[in-house]
Amino acid sequence: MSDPRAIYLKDYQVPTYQIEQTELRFDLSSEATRVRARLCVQRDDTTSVSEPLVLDGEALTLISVAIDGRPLDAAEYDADEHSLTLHAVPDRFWLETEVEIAPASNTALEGLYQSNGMFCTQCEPEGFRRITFYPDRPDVMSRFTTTVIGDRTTLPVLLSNGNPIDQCVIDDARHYVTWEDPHPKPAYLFALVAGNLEKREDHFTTASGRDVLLQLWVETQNLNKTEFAMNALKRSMRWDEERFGREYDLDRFMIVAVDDFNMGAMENKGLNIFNSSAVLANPETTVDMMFQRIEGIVAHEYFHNWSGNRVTCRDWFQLALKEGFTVFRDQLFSSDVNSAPVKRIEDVALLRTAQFAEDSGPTAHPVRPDHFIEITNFYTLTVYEKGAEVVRMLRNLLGWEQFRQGSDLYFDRFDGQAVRVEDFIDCMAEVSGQDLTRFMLWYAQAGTPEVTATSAYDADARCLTLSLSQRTPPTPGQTEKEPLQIPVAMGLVGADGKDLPLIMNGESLGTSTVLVMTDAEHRFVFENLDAAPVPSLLRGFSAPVKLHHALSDEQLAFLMRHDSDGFNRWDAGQQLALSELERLMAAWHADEPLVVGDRLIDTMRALITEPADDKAVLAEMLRLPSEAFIAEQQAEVHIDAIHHARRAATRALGEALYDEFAALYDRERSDAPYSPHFEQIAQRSLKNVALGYLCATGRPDALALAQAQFDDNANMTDVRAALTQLAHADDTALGEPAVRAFGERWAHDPLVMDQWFATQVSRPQPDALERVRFLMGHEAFSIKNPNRVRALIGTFVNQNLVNFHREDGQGYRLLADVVIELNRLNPDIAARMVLPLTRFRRLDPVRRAAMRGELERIRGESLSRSVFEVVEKALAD
Ligand code: B3K
Ligand code: ZN
Repeated sequence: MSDPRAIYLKDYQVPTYQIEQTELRFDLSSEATRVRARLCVQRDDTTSVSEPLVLDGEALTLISVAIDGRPLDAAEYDADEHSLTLHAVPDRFWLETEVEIAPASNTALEGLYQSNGMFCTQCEPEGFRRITFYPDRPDVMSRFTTTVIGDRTTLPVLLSNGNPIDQCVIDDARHYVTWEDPHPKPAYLFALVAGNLEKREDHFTTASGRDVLLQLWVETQNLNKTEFAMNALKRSMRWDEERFGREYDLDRFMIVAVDDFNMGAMENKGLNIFNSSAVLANPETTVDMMFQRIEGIVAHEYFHNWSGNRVTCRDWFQLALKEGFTVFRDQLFSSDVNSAPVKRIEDVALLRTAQFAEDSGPTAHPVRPDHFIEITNFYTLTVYEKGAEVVRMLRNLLGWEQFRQGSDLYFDRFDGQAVRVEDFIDCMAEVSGQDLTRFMLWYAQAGTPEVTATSAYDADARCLTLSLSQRTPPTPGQTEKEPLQIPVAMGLVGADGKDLPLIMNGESLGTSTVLVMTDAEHRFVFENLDAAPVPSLLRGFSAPVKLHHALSDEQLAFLMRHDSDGFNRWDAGQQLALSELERLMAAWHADEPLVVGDRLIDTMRALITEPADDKAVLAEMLRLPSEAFIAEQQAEVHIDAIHHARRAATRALGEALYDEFAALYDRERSDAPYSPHFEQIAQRSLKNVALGYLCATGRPDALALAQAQFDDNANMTDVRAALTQLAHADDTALGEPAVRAFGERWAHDPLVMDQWFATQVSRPQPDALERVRFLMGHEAFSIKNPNRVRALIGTFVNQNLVNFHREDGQGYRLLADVVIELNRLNPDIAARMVLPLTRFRRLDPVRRAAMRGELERIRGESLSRSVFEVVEKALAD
């Protein structure tokens, strides 16, 4: 580790030089790509003439430097490992540099690299400096012209941002294409792709009548997986016009699928680059959940064209400005085109497990961090998901109409600029007249606020007093917290299950309202109530907080059936199940038999047998809280207790409701041709939940159903659901052959093999860890490919808690081994993978010590900045 120094938001300084024009020329070769850059450099008015020009550069071999055509000699510049400094430069000049880079040995997948022979780039946040010397910061925006020279046979397709303006064959071997992007952009939005690719093409006519050419570029064998994403793109383009008034601004929009990619996708201007797992889909290879994920990611990247590209971030501390807003936009899109309550349920489930865990661990940070060592470590659930919740709260506080006005004002006012979170909030304050000063604390304070609610009914006065208090626990580096502005959407449910009219201070508020907290404590008095109602609080999860509202199991069961808010109905069910699971956990600790109470069984029975208006919601309501969510609720986490309680409950429900689940399974079977439409997805989801409960009993007839579904081979969703049941059964008689058959059938398709890996390593039985080690040697596995690592290792450590946390510490050892290897190959992925090892705070002393021990072993290595930052924080905890 050379010099892991932190960078602070408070030290921001405006750029001293701007780049008006950027002309790039790439001569592509795996080992020695030549990059020539001609930059039209302009000194900022406020910069003194003696100020040197400092350009960022990493892992570049400098060949030459010239100013206005005059080659510089070595005394006129300094080049070190991170920068190129020119001492005396004119006010305005052309700087020409040439560097050499080696894409084939770039395993970090940042900058220019190769994936299956294809050349591609990833520049956000600081990858462009691995391509050429440049002021690699988002507040330097420039017009780019890019010439790509490549081999005619192996690289017939040469792409970059914007429009092609010239192309020509150079000689027998080589050709070139020149691209021009008319929109000034920061370097992080630059992209280049070169390879042997095929395309699916389509067109979109914008609201103002312009024709846009749409292209989706893939390797030949994947052409049959492109239809869904193309349609999702067209839906997104139309939706952004209709919902946010945003039209596309170039003549073409391209998407490229790449196998080796650190994240889901990247919103490069006019040339989005996607992880193949986030774009390729067809019914034979792809499960429903992935279709929906792909739709969301295609939309997300497209929406960035406005929230991110046209209006970008001043500096990387402002990352949530574009990410939080864009995630909110993609959530709204998915919710408009699918089942809205289920979308909300899924998003909140992710937030409350994974983001809350981040907020309560050693890497907790505010939505807008104030310092970092390595910015790639801050592409987190806090920045993305909590960032989206913060934008959603603005919508909740302002209402949709004003929120939309604020969004319009933001896009109009800052189009073409690099701005701050304050600029966004100011627009919202301006259109609404609301004071959002306290709201800004959401961006500055880390940790999950806890809201405690109590209510008291006064029969004589016929009123209900609702007391709300808030407190945010300390997080590393932030011991004192101030009260936040919290919107609490709520209603009062009467004995007949209907929402009661809300009357406060004589004023009628309808049947649902948003209470706004700004202080540590509040009291709200609701009048004119004949009997004590049940308060339904935080409807739609109106704020990203932990709500403590002591409701009895009876009240929870009541809300679960009657709450007019779909999200709160589901949440009441989760709380009810959680309280039953906590009883079972206590029994497990006391070595008593794990007997599931009648209330849970009866509520589940009622859910299954009564007609459901939304099957997707029903499927969610039938699922028990995940192990990770249960763990997140405990002050002290006992993985084994959680695992055995949940397993016992699943089995007991399967036994007690076997006939009901069997009938449900039958009812939801269908021969209709596959469609990823949400209604069909809901039906499959419901059927496969039922199959899960049936198989949990271990009964041969249940496993026979799974085997039949597997053999039926109707679509990947059903095949995979069946395979999971077979492969996770105690008895391996059916599972082993099914796993083998699946692996042979799909050996040619890496994205399906990822599912094969994930299914095997999430097996709850104690042989899972050995299975992981064995599969790491499988020919379909490669530690250099992030998708393989996530499928095999990521699934094991994040979704097989009972085996990852084995008491002998072998799970931790395995992860540390992987992190140490990845640290050399791909620091970004290494720093993500190590995170589960850092969450030891609430575990028992034996596991805590074992996890710290492995972290210390990692610290003994020569660490990348990213891994160093995470491990230091964890060990300081
Ligand atoms: N903006 C990209 C993030 C890329 C960061 C890579 N370290 C993906 C997205 O949020 O759309
Ligand atoms: Zn994004």
